[in-house]
Amino acid sequence: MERSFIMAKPDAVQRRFVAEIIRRFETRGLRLVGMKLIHPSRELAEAHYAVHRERPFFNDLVEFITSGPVVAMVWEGKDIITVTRTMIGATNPVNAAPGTIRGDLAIEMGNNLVHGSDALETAEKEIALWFTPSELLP
Ligand code: IDP
Ligand code: MG
Repeated sequence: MERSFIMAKPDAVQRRFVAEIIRRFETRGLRLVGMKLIHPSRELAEAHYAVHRERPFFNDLVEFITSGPVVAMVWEGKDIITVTRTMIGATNPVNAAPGTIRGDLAIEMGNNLVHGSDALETAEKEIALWFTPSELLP
């Protein structure tokens, strides 16, 4: 079964949307196989967003993601990447469809509430970065 790394970002924790985000994935029929509350270090945040290192918004992004605790999760299910990315919505919440997490709950690019892996290979790397194998259900 395919797995994805999903994170409730600091704005989601601060705005008390963690339960709402989990509820959406649970009611869709996905399986939660790992979860932890963690205040990410700069090193972890930079590694997680390494692909964006050269982008002008990289520093702001790392500052934001290290600004408070996040809820790091691994979810499992059929076509997990497509299903979770569709449920999360467009990167810029202004363009995110109603019914998506970002489209219902966010309006700013910098505060878009949730991260979801964009491919199975990315998911594998992100899961290994945030979790040890013993922290995940078999
Ligand atoms: P994604 O989160 O939808 O996968 P990515 O392109 O991987 O979007 O970008 C990672 C995060 O970086 C986004 O969620 C958003 O918070 C931030 N970001 C992306 N593009 C921009 C931008 O053009 N300006 C500011 N922040 C951005
Ligand atoms: Mg991305």
